[in-house]
Amino acid sequence: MKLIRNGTLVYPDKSRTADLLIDGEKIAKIADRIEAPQGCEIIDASGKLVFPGFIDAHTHFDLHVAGTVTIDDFYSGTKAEAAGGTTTIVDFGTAYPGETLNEGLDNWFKKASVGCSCDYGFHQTITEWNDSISAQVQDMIDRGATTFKIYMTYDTQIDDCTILKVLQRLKECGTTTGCHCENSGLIDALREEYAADPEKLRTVSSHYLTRPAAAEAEAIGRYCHLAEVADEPVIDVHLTCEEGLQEIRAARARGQKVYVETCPQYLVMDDSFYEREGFEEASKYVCAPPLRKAADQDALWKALADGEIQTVSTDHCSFTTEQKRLGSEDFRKIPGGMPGAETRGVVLFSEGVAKGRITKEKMCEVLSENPARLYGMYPKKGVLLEGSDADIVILDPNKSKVVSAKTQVSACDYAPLEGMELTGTIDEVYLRGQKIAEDGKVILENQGQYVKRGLPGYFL
Ligand code: DUC
Ligand code: ZN
Repeated sequence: MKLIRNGTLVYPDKSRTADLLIDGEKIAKIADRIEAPQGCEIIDASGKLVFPGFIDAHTHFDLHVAGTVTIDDFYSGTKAEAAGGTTTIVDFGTAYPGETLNEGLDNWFKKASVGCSCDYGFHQTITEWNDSISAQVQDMIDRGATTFKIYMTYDTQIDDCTILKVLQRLKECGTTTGCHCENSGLIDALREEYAADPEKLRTVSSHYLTRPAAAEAEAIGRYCHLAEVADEPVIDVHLTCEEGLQEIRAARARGQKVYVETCPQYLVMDDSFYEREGFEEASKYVCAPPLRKAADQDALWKALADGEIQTVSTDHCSFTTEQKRLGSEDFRKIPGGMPGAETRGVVLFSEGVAKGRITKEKMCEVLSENPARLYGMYPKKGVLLEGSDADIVILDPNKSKVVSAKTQVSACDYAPLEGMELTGTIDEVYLRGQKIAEDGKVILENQGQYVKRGLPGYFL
């Protein structure tokens, strides 16, 4: 048994100072004062915040992109997550065209079999549609991969006709899908134009200039309208901009349920990063949708505080500076994505809570409770309740740390926020009762188990 004593337990509605007793894998008791049972280990959490383990519902580990594969696989990626306070991830299984959904999911189970340091689940990506795939949606749900992902851009994209059919089928099954919303036709046209100019072809900033906020907002609007016709709740993943937010507000004003995710990079980095000197420096930040304007960051923070955004995930999709060089002659070939697993919790604390943009209760809501509810894991995960898994993060709000690639756990050779001092440190992380990380390092690896998720719990 373990007794976490005198910490501030954080909940979305209100926090309380209390003791929390862990018995085996579960939270056994929460009370103002708990007498330590004999032989019980006591952990003094005075002055510290005790959160339910964070959930990262948007990771890409061991993913093949642009002729290469992400440097973080499930082994290093989940270690980085654990070090940063994440106790459950949901990665995107993918059934590529020609594969059945079951084959796609089998492949993702194999990828995860290298060993995971936090618990893990899968969404399933749908890249084509026919009667057999439609039937296999139920198989995915039965196997615990209960939520889905679709793309409106990339070679995994599906068209509007298919999106509608997918939404109708998911509605029948009681579930929903996240969507990567960007207008691919608009982006393709701009990319052709920029690629025709030899100078622009070799310039990193062409990446964001060819993926404007309008492309994202148009696609969000279209996705929401398709959902309106299907009468289906939907999820917009990685929202980056105020223009996109307006489309979500319009859909909600029509009475629709639209769940929204953003990511730390869109809250603390902006498109000036693409103008940094030298290919290596600027290409680190290539991701899609791209980083936006400072005004968009403000809009996203406000939307988080106001409850317009429900979850904050990482979209962790890491490539080394060497891999990014694949696009040094052609911006279209830069592998898109960046690491973020280790810093998500402290970025939200430091730049959100400590700076007064959001409360610690809101942080708990968007990192733990909301993703647990939306992705069918509540109350096993995402909350400090008696009977829930003892997935626990102890955060010290009075310490700070400077971000450095040299000391990070991720296999990536750079840290997007290198040199930034962040307030708040992840002191201890417990996964189902076992201490797995301390002071930003994993001390017990490969303890992660598959989480067979239930259907989404719609809370809007
Ligand atoms: N965006 C990225 O930048 N990388 C992977 C997938 C995505 O949507
Ligand atoms: Zn992604």
